[in-house]
Amino acid sequence: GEEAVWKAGLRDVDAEEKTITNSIVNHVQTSLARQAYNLDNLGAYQAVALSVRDDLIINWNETQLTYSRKAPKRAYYLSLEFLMGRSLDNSILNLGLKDKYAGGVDKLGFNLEDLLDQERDAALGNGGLGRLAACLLDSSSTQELPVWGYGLRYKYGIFKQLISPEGQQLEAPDPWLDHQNPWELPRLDVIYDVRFYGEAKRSSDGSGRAEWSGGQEVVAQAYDVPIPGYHTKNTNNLRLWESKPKSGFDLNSFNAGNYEGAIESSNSAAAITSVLYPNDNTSFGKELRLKQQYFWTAASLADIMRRFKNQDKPISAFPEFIAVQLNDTHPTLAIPELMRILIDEEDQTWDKAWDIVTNTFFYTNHTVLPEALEKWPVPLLQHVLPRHMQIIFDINLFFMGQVEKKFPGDRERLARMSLIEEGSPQQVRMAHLACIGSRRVNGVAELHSDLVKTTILKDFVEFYGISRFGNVTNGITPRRWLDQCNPTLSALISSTLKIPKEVWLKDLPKLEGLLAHVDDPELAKTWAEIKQANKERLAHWVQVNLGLKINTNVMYDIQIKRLHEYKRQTLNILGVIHRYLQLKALTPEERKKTNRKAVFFAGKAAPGYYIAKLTIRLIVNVARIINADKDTNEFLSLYFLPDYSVSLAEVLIPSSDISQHISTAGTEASGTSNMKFCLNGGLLLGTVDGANIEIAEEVGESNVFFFGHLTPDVEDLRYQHQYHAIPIEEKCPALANVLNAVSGGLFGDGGVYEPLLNTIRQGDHYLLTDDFDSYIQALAMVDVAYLDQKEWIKKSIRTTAKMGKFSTDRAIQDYAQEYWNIESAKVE
Ligand code: 26Q
Repeated sequence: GEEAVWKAGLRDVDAEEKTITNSIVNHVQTSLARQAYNLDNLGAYQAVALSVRDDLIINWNETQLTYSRKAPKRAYYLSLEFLMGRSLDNSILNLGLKDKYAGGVDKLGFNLEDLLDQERDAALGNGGLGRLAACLLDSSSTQELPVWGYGLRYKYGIFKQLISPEGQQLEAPDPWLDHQNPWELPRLDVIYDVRFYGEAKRSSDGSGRAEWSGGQEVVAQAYDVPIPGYHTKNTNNLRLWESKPKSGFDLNSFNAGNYEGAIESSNSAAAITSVLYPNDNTSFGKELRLKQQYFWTAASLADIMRRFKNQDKPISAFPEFIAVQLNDTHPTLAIPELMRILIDEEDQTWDKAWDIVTNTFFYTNHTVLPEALEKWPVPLLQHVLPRHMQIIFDINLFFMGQVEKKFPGDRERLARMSLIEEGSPQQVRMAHLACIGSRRVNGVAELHSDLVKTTILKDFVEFYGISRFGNVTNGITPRRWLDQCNPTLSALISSTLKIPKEVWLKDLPKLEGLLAHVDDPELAKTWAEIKQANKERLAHWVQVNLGLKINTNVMYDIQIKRLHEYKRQTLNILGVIHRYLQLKALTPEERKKTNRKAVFFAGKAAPGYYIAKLTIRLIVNVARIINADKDTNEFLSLYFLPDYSVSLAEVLIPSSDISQHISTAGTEASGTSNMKFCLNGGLLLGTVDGANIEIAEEVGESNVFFFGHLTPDVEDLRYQHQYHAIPIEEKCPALANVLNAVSGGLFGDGGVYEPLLNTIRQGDHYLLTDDFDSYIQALAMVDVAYLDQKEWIKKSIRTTAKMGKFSTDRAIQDYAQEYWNIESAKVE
């Protein structure tokens, strides 16, 4: 590694830069059919992107050739979400060409950073689950593992968030493909038919086969997105499916004079991949969502099967060459779909087919929240996918027989474990189907994996034994989340460690070498200067995009994530109000002794999530009052930054002094932004939940700020709220005081917020009344700690130093070794 890096420095830099400028100019004149002398930044960005794309395609081709020749076992990552963000900066960094492109672009009279800013985010995901998929792909290429992603090519990604003057969230569409997308390669020849509805007739020959016919047929067409690894030729593939009508449109209707009907059926085909569902951690039974799930799993499995068959191996060898990872339960229909293919099309017996299936699939669970567990009504499944419903009933029949054999007469256990939840209508429990149809099951952080085993899948642990259940703690790619978003810190780390970044970015535990320099005053000084510069970069962004002026000489306190009751943004805003009321009560002299800070929020609420939207409204209106209050605004300011995205996160995260990850204990499966902040030297304020726990284990409890009740307390506390409720004035006077300020209209019409405040006054499912006092105490500890800047910087350096575990390079290797049994296949 290190030697290769030094050798790379000896290349003929000027010649390479010349090649790059030639390629850019060539794309301006040919691909874009424009003149180089009156080109705007958007045109220049497109030409640069096309030039980079040429390099990616060459590497992509060599990678696919290598994988075909070596024919290693491959893994496929099925995810309905890939939250990729921008690609240009990431691509030139991974290719090791950033300096050359910067130089080449400069010679052409442009500024590279301005061009990077022209790119739209590919926002084909909601939050953590989709961004995890993107980080894992980056690491799969970097680790030279033969992994492909499969997803949907939504025409509209996650909605654009607007905030009205009253503080209401408004949603606008995200037509991200309007400026053509240079990062995808349409594959007009990679197409499959996918059927919906119709009839399934079981054959009478006793073979167990069935014939599924009629209904609607839709075409799936592939688009390939190259995924470059970091300083390797390996460039994996993300294959996204687009739905199209089967033959332009329905010619029969057309000829019969039913023009509108013909267009409508062609619209209904295109509708399948038109929009990403904007729900995160909630499930609901919409037919179009079910069609998305089947369309995508059917096309992906057909593609996987075609590639496998090209190898002329017996079908029984399928699991020796293929592993399929299910990203949550969204692709669970792949299980009955592979059964259908094997039985109805490949002539396999039920037992052989089930053996293949259960050695092929792996299931990752991302939540234990009951409202997020997917269930599909039996009548809906029967209507849309009649053959799959038959297969699911058959799987259940066999499974129930096995359970009955192991636990004779335990009818309650049978009811709990059944794939079918009784009720009207009956519902299919997708997590149960994913569990019994997979080789192994994992959660995404230690605590979460334990909760999976002791709560939602407890009976399945008793049935199968513990070895089927594991943990793969999430990670993040340090290329995007340190080198790309915080290049000055990355450079400081390299010079401090005396290790080139090309080495430690692929071997993140090397960061631990920073510990030897924690007491170096020179390092501390530069470390602090970089944090300061990153605050100024954020302030500049806010000035340009929102027209607000932000003080950069204060502590930056950030909470950015999807709005959700369990994530408790409400706790944070009520804490801000508490601080404001306290500041107001101080004399000007006393105020001057307090810690000054700016609090930032960003995040989207699902469009139908009323309480989450009300929380945004409260934040915006509190900000309006606090920021205008001349008594206090020097000491406390508050910002809600609209339209949170991957590229906004890249500006926010490097600027934080402290970030908040304050979910009710036991509710946040992992969290991944906690890792991003800490990697960038931001300290963590959080509950004992998800990956916060493992972060604290690594950096040491003295370097994090923990508060709140623990997971084992939660059940009892909820019970107390139900049956022994204590009036809030008695239980938590500080919180009662804050709620009264809101109700009383301090931030505009108090009545508006009653439904939000009532979730706390009545039931308080997320335990704000239990955790508020300890939260306020923790915030006070943060203030005290921050006043000692010298010690704070040391904590910051120690935090970065101990983040080695949280690279997706480690996570993808865990999957490769403990789950998929695949090995790397380097492209020479
Ligand atoms: C399901 C059915 C119908 C419509 C939508 C959905 C749906 C969509 C998205 C359900 C859940 C999601 C997203 C879940 C998610 O992002 N979970 C997060 O996953 C991260 C990666 O593992 C964890 O770090 C977070 O803790 C977890 O909340």
